[in-house]
Parts: sequence; structure tokens; C-alpha cells
Amino acid sequence: MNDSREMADPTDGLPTRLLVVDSHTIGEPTRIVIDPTWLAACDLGQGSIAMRRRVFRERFDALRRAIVADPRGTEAMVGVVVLPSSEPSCDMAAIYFNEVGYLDMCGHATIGLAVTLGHLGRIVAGTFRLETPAGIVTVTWHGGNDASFENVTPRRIARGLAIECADGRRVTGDISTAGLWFFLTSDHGESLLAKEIPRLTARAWSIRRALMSRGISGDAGQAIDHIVLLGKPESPKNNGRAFVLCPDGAFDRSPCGTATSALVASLYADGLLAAEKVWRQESILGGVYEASVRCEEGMVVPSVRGSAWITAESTLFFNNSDPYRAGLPHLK
Ligand code: PYC
Repeated sequence: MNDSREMADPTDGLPTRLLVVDSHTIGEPTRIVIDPTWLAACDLGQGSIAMRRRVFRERFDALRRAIVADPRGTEAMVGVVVLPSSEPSCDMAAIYFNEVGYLDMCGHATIGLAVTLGHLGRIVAGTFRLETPAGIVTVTWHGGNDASFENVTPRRIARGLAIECADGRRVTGDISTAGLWFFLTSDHGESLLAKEIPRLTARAWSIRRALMSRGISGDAGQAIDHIVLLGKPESPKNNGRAFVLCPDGAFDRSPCGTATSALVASLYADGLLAAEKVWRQESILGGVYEASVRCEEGMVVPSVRGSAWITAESTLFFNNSDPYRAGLPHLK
């Protein structure tokens, strides 16, 4: 038999087909690679998931885009490759990516991963430990569509930082990391309404460009590539609302799990949220994450809970004659 899932084209690392499961976490899409043949053959070597991600980038970067970009993927989609962990205390490890690169951690995709593994019967309800490039994350599948994760400890490296955008508008915000890097601001002066998404996107881009042009980065030079516009919730049941611009230029359809982790840690540090108290964060589309913090050995541990739904179990095809087998060019 000719198994067309073998590594088909050594020049670009694309297989001819690949099994995936798709889900969305209150609107934000995730695609998990579950193809046993590809996973067994990909051979990313030994070592931490950060080291194996380096090998993935060298050998399979074209596949990253082919999986999540148009025409097979969709805007805002995050892909996940799940591998055995090199950490004895972990059950598995994850490489996260989007159309423009790699993510050290991704909250919505972690919730999507737990629901997908539950759907496939690969886990039972309960907790598993996940090695991510950002650190170890404890994930709980609560059964059905419901999952949560305890994230790495967030760090805020700048508070009340004022920047001026190209149009002369000033904005003040914090720079924090919780696996990804964020600029979080409440004084943007915008209405956080879904109908304003094009305007919010433009505003967040101008903030991102201002950060870049001033050389403002994470403490090891990381790009501040997620811009979070915070505001009041639409529903009185909730505590806050966020518009989040992602590195690929798409807005996060969910409230952004890592951004929410960073937010609740800052609220706790500022005395605005008690330990173990639930903060309900709305997305720009109205979907909600429940978040809280607890303290363990002097460290703040944020936790985020949300729901994901399976949308497809599919085989992706990468035909040699397809001019877009590696995805459409990124046009943003
Ligand atoms: O939920 O952490 C998140 C996330 C990051 C980018 C898109 N979603």
C-alpha cells in the first residue's frame, strides 16, 4: 500500500495529507494535529519542547502556515502539535503556532486541546500537566465542553507606561507577560463594541507600531505583539471586557486566556481582586472566561476556565499540483 501520509516532499516538509481536529473556544479557532503517522515520523529529536520547537521551525515551518493559513485554515486560527513531554512530571507537551509564527503558550488553544483530547477519548475528566515553551501548565478537562488551565506565573515589567502613537494620540498601559507579551491599556478612549472591530484593530495596530518604533520590548527583547484594550463589560454579570489584537493582525474572538491570566495577576497585585475570587472577562464578541488567582509558595498562579466546541475531524490535503499547498501569502 502506498501510504501517502509519509513525508511527501523533503524540500518543504509538507506531507500529502494530515489528520486534524478543529474546535473553537468561544469563537477562537484551534486546530490540533492528531495524525499518528505524521507524529511518529516527524522526529523532532530529544529535549525540552522549546528545543523541539526549534527543530520544528527548521524543518516544518512551511507546514505551520499550510495548516493554519487560508485556504485550509482561517484567520485567528492557532495550531497545536502535541508530543510526549521530556519533563518527567508532565503528561504531554505542546507546540503552538499561528499564521505568522510561534506562541510560547496559548490559553484558548489549551482549552481547545483539553476538550479535543476528551472528545477523542484520550483523557478522562481530571487534570494533566502540559509542558509548553513558556513553562508547565496544569490543565483540567471538566468533561463535555468545559476546561480550565493554571498558567505560568505572570510578570508585569512596566506599569503606567505612556506612549504616543503616530497620530499623536497618547495611551498609558502596562507591559506584562503570561506566556505571551501584552500591552494592556484602559485609557484608549474607544468603545469596546463588536461593531467597532475595524476601528479597534486599527487603534491597536497603531499602539503596537508605536511600541516597536520606540524599541519597547519584553525584558529579553521579545516583541509586545498582543495589544489588549480593556473596558467595562456589556453584561452586568461580568467584570470586564477586552479587545485583543493578536500577532497575525486578527482580533481574538475569545477574551484571550493568557491576556486574562496577566490581567487577573495585575488586579491581584493592585489589591483590586482577592485571591480565589472569580473575575468574569468578556471578549469583544461577548464570550466569557472565568479567571482567578491563587498563591502558592509566594507565587501567583492564575487560572482561566472556558468552553470549547469541536467543529471538525478532518484530513487536510497538500497536493503537489496545488499552487497554495503551503497556504496563501499573509497579506496584512
Ligand atoms: O487565549 O492565550 C490565548 C490566545 C493567544 C492568542 C490567541 N489566543
